[in-house]
Amino acid sequence: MTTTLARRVPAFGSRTAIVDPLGSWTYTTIDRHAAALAGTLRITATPGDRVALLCTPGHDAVVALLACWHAGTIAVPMLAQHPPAELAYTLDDSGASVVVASGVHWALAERVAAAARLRVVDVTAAGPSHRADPRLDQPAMMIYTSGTTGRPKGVVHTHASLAAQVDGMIEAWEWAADDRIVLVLPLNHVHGIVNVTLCPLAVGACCEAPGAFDPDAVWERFASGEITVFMAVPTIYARLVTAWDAADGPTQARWSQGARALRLMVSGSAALPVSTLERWRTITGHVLLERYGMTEVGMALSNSIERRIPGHVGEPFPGVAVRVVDDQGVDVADGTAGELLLRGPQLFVGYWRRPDDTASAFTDGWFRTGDVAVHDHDGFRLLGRSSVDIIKTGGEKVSALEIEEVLRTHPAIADCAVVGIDDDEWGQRVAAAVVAAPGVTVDSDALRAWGKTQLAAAKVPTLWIVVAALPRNALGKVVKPDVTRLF
Ligand code: MLC
Ligand code: AMP
Repeated sequence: MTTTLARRVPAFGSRTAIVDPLGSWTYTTIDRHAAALAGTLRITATPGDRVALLCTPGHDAVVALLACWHAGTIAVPMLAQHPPAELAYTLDDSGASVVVASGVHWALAERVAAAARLRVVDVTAAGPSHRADPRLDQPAMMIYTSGTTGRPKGVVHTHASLAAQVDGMIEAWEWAADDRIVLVLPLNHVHGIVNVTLCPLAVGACCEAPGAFDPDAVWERFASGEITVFMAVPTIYARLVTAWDAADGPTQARWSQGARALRLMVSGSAALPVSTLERWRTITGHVLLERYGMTEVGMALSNSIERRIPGHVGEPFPGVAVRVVDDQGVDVADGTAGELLLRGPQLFVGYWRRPDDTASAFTDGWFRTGDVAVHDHDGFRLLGRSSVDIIKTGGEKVSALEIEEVLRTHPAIADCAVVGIDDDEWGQRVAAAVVAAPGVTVDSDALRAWGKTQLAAAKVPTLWIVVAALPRNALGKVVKPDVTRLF
């Protein structure tokens, strides 16, 4: 029988759970701080309420998450790097009743909370100690994700689905109490939260959270000999390779030797270019273990510790059932491409307050990933997405339609089309073809600066082109492959 993650924490007592810029935190301390914050949340929020988090990675983020769960509320992680407009959308859509903030994010939290008439609670606020035992089927966390329709949707996970994800990873990747991982991913996605933060906490291991991604600092942590596991998106591995290339000979040797001693290095969230895999193997001796996941399902497919096939993402995770189907929903044979469908205990329970979107995401109880895959004797291979309007850049999923809608609100833009352009470092880059408003000269730097006030940075195009008219078909619909060819 699985137990909720909050209940597993106290058992690890005086072991070190977290190391962050503020210090080193034992499991006992984390548990005590979480129970104290839960005491405050019990006063300001009701069980089932959404509690938005603006917390730094490490102690604060973990204490806030566990406190939400002890208080029976649903955690909604947000990213302080996002512009207030994006945060306001998340607060509004989730119907959050309170924001829990780290001290360094207090001013930002007050600003966005005031606009939404919400209270802000300091993550260090201590009420009467409160530890509850949420039911496994109770919603625990909501993560916002972009889709083909409209603005981002809240993906609701229960205590059971999170526990199933974590337990699957512990089994597949052999997590153990003596593991130590460095967290360099943002804490508004499953990759950073579930894979890198919750997995170590569920086994009594240690998560180091420096608070930001600094390639040289990561290499130095590898060189220390203390780190055993590392997980990141392909863009981060590409950045690490660039930093290694820029280092002097003795530094390169030291970094490589340290990295070789890790027991496991995993890549996911976007396709790992085989060229990056090969460079990484040359530099560190590691064949990166590539796996495939999604916000709605956690980890779904993975190469195994023993067998890693470049360009492939392996076989289903423990407990995950998989099908590959054609346009009619009929299962295809091995070697034939089709849409990947998934089922299992780690799947989300729905999109927040979007029953229609939830219903259309499933077919006969199977979740439609929108990813095109093929299975052969080396495992599964991802061939891309069925929709051109979903772009993956630096491991962030962004919606072309959402970006277009926002760009069209700018007075200089009469019309636009957004596409993903393949890129070695970013996987894809967000590119916009724009038709200028009459008599207006388009300044792409100014547009990018404005875009960053409206949208998360990853969504703001880095490539711009001005066209007289967008390529359209006979029905007047924009032809996205033709837009791509413009760049
Ligand atoms: C930042 N920028 C991006 C970007 N992130 N542009 C495109 N895509 C992104 N993802 C912008 C910045 O605003 C900046 O603009 C310029 O690009 C360069 O910024 P940088 O400072 O060099 O980049 P950095 O901030 O270091 O971010 C790069 C990164 C980050 C790769 C470290 O994007 C990242 O942490 N990605 C991981 C995302 C992730 O965790 N995905 C998991 C989703 S869960 P300017 O104008 O200032 O130069 C999932 C399920 C699964 O997918 O399977 O895991
Ligand atoms: P997100 O919605 O941000 O969780 O992103 C999930 C999507 O990332 C999946 O639907 C895939 O398109 C993509 N993805 C994740 N892992 C991989 C991988 N190893 N290879 C290719 N695509 C991946």
